[in-house]
Amino acid sequence: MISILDSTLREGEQTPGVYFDTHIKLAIADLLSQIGVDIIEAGHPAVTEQIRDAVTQLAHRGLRPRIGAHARSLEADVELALDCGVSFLGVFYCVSEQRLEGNNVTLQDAVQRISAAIRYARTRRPDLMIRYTPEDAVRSPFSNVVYAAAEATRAGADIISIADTTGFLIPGSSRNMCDYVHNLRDELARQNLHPRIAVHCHNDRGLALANALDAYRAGASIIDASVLGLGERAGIVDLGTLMAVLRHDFGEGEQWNLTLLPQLYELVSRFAAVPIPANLPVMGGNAFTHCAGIHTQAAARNPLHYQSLPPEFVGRRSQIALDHMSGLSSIRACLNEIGETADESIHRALLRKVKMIGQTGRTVDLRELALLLNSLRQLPGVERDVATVRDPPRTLEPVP
Ligand code: HCA
Ligand code: CU
Repeated sequence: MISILDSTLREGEQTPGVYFDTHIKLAIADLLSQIGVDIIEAGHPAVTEQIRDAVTQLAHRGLRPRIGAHARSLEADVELALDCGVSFLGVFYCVSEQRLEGNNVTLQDAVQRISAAIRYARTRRPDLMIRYTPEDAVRSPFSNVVYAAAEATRAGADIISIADTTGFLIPGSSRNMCDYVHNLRDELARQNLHPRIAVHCHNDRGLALANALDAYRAGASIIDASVLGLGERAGIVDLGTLMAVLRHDFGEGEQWNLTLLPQLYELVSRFAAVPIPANLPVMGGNAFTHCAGIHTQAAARNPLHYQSLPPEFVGRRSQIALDHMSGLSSIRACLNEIGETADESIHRALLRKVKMIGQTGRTVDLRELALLLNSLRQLPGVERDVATVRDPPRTLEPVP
């Protein structure tokens, strides 16, 4: 069974300009909890006092998911995090050659710091869930990662997270997440160490979700995601898409309530001031909208012709957009939707209007359709017909 770690409040707040006030963080966490994520990474308490307060409030809210704090591998950071009362701690430290050199530390020194921070946390809180992340793991020497992960596990880490910090991995290539998960797990098992494996996939190449699913295939047990994929640069895995695919296509998360996703996305989008892209999978405004006449005619008969995910399980509905691509079937379906019937000449006249408006670069929504219908009904039938004959709407629908 896969666990989902949501990092909207930690990684997501690293999106330039994004800040969630504490009351918004609480509302986001409440929805994440109801939706069914397992861990909420709530912030890095050493960054600001406000983050510290928010993490503390979240940790004491009695939510079902574990509330987690992020910390550098420093006792001072860990102390601040634990003082917030969290039940999950994520420490990180990069063991790439360049970083070690830049920090002027040897691998042994680095591993000692990581182990000391973890031991300190473990001693203070025996029941804490602890994760160690070798930042930029996938571009670091594998032997360094194995060494650091093994020592972190011995020091008390429950989870090792493979961070693809720069979205470097490519499924099916020689640098893929599936092999990485297998190789790391095997190397640690050889030392009789069996931490849970998490993955944190950035989206620099647009492959974050593909890499996360590659990790899932290899048996990773925790996947990080955020609402709208918010995070540094191109962000990380989009939570809604990940959960929808895992639920629908892999039978995970029977207990998840994905119908609350639209509410969560509206909330985060509004207070992050990041619009939901219209073509975002699953939560985008157009994700279940059919447009071209050929599509709407087939989809009106059976939506599955042009949909492989049912919108209802993520709290959405199929829709038809009216624009210059529309056909008569689009008009009929939309009139049906607003509970109106009209004769064929009105359908044609409406289609003509809709196509003209569509050519200005916008769609006609159901309210405007009602207004158009109203205006056309006032025209004498002859005028409607003349207008339509002069410029008959072209309507392209499937060949029978
Ligand atoms: C960061 C980098 C990080 C850490 C991930 C983790 C990454 O912003 O600190 O600690 O699990 O992508 O490597 O987000
Ligand atoms: Cu990250």
